[in-house]
Amino acid sequence: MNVKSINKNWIMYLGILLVIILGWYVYSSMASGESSSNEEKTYVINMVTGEFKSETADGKEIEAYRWDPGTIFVPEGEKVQLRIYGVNGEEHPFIIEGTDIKGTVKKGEETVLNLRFNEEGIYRLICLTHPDIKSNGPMIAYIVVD
Ligand SMILES: [Cu+2]
Repeated sequence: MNVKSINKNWIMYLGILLVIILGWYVYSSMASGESSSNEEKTYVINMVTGEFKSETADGKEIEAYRWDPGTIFVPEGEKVQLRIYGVNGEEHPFIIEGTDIKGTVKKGEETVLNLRFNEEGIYRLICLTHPDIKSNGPMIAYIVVD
């Protein structure tokens, strides 16, 4: 073995060592990614209260309070956090039909609901103050669980 071939071997060993270190690094970062996905993921959905206002031809003012967005999609059986910020309207007491979930959204405040729907279907988020046209609604949002 001359000096040149020793140098070549040395570079080859260094290359192999580098590949092993890189491989270990990639593997360990993948493994830690796996362990963090074992922690249950929470889906955060943001909503606000809004208001539509208009005037009819005969000068009558009409308005409707709304949840915005009016339709949300929620994965069945997963942890979901619904955060509703009150923008328009002083107060919106609400229920989610078919559940025992209820609360109130107040102007300038964020109402945070931690939810989990174990049965698919369409659930209605209904404001009890504005449930229909007569009461300046319908303030109803549709939670689609699938
Ligand atoms: Cu309302």
